[in-house]
Amino acid sequence: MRTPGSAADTSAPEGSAGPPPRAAGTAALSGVLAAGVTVGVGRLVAGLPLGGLSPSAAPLLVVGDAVVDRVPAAVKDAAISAFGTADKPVLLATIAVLVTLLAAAAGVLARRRLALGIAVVAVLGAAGVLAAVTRPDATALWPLPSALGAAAGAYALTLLTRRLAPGGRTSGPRRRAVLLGGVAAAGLAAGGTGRVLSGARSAEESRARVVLPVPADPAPPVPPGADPAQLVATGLTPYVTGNRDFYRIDTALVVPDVRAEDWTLRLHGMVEREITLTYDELLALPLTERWITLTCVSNEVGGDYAGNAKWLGYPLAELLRRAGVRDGADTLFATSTDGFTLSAPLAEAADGRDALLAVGMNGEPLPREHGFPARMVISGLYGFVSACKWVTDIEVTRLVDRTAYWTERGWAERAPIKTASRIDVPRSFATLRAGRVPVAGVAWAQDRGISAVEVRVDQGEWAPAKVLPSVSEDTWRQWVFDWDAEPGGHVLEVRATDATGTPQTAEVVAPIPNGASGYDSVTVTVE
Ligand SMILES: Nc1nc2c(c(=O)[nH]1)N[C@H]1C(S)=C(S)[C@@H](COP(=O)(O)O)O[C@H]1N2
Ligand SMILES: [Mo]
Repeated sequence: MRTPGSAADTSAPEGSAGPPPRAAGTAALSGVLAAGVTVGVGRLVAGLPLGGLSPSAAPLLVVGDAVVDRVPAAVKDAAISAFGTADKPVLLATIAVLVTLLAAAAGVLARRRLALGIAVVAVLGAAGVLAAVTRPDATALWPLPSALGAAAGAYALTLLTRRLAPGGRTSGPRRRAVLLGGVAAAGLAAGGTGRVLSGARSAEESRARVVLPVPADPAPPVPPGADPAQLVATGLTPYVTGNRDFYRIDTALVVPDVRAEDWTLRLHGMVEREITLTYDELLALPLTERWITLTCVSNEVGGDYAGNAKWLGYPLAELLRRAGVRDGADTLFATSTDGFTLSAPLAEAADGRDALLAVGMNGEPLPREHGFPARMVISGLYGFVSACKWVTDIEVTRLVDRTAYWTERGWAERAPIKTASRIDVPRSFATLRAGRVPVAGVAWAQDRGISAVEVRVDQGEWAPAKVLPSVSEDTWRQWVFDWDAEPGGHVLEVRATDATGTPQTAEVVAPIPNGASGYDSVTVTVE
């Protein structure tokens, strides 16, 4: 392909005595506006209703996604611990700032020698093209938004540099402002149109049309006795996590845009009969509804990367039975539309525990952020080895034959959820009045179940808390402890025991490679 810079190389104005220094600001602005045109036109092209294009192919996003997949695991872990779930906006903002700086430099360079400025724009475009061809979900058209965007940006830079040069056609502050404003408006209009076009095809529209079937095997209602109103009002985690409040963890910079009508799942590999399912075929199967608490392996002790929802889906065990698993297989290697992969242990997926190919969450089609049209959910396993969102491919295989996304980055191959408990109220560093103080929180040991929760004050004796009801061993349980608080500073700690009788370990370990452990604690002052 012709590089966007080649057309203009021959016509670069050679700097003579050099323009006055005050023009540097205008030159930098020209570069930034040209970058705006690049990004805007890129977005417009990415949004065109052509089969092989996708909003994710827009230049900034495609570069961002490529960066996410390439940064060393240590940097990634540091970013997640520094920014938590805001790591994505932070990354996109960082890229935007870098591009702006480079673009300003391109503008200044172009004033000296146009070809140099164009070269910078071309390098930016090339970064987009390169990122696009290496994306796992890319089609042959994906380089187009970055290439055409960069060509438009190079054109804008040429126009601005020539016209604004001393002796150029556009002189006088007013006419300059009109020209700069016009280019800015063109970039914005292109980007805005791209945005509208992208939105019109979005999965959101497809999701709005979905009517979920009545479950063949419904979940029980939330048990009476859960969710003590007064405590929930003061900060105890509710038994059910609303879809909007549910934590989101994934590697996707932009939520994959998958329409139900375009989705299929292929189950293949070490099976007697390969299965391909469309969304409608999946909804037509007898679906099961289950409460399952999902937990992220990155959750620190006391952290909130856990949520409890009512999932609707088809049992993975049934699907596997229909496919007929061959001897020797031990792994479900799941792939998402955005190229993310995970290895879920076949034994757990098929041992009769609640393990679903899910389409519904709390009575709604899966929200896009949580995997629309379909995802996996397996009780008792951390999300990164069980809960593939936007899943379109499940290969029945052997663990030794395939390496999944996080395993390549140092996380465990197998990761059952560790028994954990958390104090929600009182908050750490709270000042309380002496007397009866309710201490409350949640505890989880999915698939095994929680049998007891204990609290201790200032390293004293462990005392039993009251554990509230839950629907099954697949969800967390709320707990309450009535504390007779005496004046002074105090440290409260909690530990849970799972239904096999094993208490939570006191050993303090970090999340990597297979989940954090240690006791959650809060420090309070009683007056
Ligand atoms: N496609 C895809 N699925 C994924 C992930 C991902 O990055 N991409 N992250 C996993 C991890 S680490 C967790 S903890 C859960 C989180 O699911 P949630 O965002 O719905 O809470 O999704 C899992 N499924
Ligand atoms: Mo996770």
